Amino acid sequence: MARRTTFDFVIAANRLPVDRVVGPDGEVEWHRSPGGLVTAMDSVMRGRDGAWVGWAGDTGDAPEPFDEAGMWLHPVPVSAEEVEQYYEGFSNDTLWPIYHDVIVPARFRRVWWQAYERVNRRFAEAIAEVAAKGAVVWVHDYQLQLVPAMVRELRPDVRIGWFDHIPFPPVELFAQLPWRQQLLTGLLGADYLGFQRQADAQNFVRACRQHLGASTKGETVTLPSDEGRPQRTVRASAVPISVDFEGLDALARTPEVQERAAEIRASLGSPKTLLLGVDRLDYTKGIRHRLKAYEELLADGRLSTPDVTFVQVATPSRERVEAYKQLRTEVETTVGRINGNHGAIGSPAVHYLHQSYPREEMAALFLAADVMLVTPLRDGMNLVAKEYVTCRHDNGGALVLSEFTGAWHELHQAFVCNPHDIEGLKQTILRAIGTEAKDKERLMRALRRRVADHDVRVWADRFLANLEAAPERPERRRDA
Ligand code: GDG
Repeated sequence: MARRTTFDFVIAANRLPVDRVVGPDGEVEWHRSPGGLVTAMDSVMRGRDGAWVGWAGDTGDAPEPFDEAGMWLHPVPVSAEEVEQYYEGFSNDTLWPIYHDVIVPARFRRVWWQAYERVNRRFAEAIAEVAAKGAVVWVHDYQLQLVPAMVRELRPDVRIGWFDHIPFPPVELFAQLPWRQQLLTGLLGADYLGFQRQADAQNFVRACRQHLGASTKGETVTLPSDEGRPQRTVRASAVPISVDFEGLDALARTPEVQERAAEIRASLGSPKTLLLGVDRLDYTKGIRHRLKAYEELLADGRLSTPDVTFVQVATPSRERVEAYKQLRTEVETTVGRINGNHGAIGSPAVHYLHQSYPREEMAALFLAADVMLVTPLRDGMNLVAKEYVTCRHDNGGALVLSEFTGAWHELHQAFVCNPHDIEGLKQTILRAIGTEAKDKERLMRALRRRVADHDVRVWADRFLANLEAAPERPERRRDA
């Protein structure tokens, strides 16, 4: 099938929205990945002439571009060494810790930076190849911060937006990065930059003032004219991401999910209180703090099995990065100790699941849990908190939410906690368990209203409207 080779709307993210699956007879199939970004982009892509540029997940040569689910997918090749250096190294062992309050120390390696630059350039070249004249280009996340300026260099005619899924660090932490100026200059190639919270956008603007000497006013950064290029103004503001409320709410209402939720409770011995945690196994998520609080509540006798049980789903993540290996060992040692001291035959105190599950199972778990524990030390947004609320069409359950998540800035009816304050966290968990059902219902109703009114479509529409309304670029004016 002949296909147009350029597109009016181009998305770029580290990963393509599909996973390669090899069937029983060796045939290759592409399955949509379950992530929130994919669902979000579905509604944006619908009715548009769209392409998605990203890594297909295997190292070495990339497959030829192909059509999948109404989208043109353009794979970018990444070698095994680049996975180590650009992805595991610079993205996840340098940027991720710096952007999450240095919960673990960041590691700086010059070869990682070089690979990051090289892979970002490859992404920019692929975007320049598929973008039609005047196209809208939406770049995602911290792995691709150099892409906006690289695309602008190659294609001054396109409109470029970038969205930061993770926090943007305070200027004192950002300052540690040996490549801070290059990163800021890379981002400033965009016309519009979207962040999860206002504080993230402000951190970015402040970093531009301090490290580039740029002039800033409110949400804008103005770059002086340079080498014949006219002055440009870039806007940075908050557009908090959300979930597909309608789709997930409908899933949680299906008889299959409701029956499965009841089955989960029964198979756990029908506890009076089921506590739940669902996270990628990441040190930012506060899993250790949560376990410590729970262990102390059991030791103090303020909670006891089998009345209470705790299910922790810890989805495998970044398993080759040292800090993640260490975290896994610590979490598994702690879970073993808690179960050794407080479990009984047939009723462990913690059900720890280092696995990933289908969407239906996640919805059933959310529906089954009395208290959802979302206790990150730092998190851009945290979609799990919004997903939990979305699944509770019965207005049941209670959400314990860390003040260090983006979600807290919207979900004010949650039981707020500071996960560093173990005593406070224990009190909050007890309060979430002990609050009267009718009061919890009132809180849950308000939380659901907030997420329903600010779903993922609202997020995408707001981002694109801001990109459209971004300060007009002089290049465009000259062309017109
Ligand atoms: C980054 C930012 C920001 C998890 N385990 C399974 C599974 N999940 C799904 C959850 C949720 C998603 O993965 C995780 O999203 P979070 O927002 O909680 O966290 P990050 O992965 O760190 O995401 C974050 C987000 O980007 C979006 O901008 O909110 O702050 O760090 O959707 O449900 N899904 C399935 N099985 C699992 O086992 N199906």
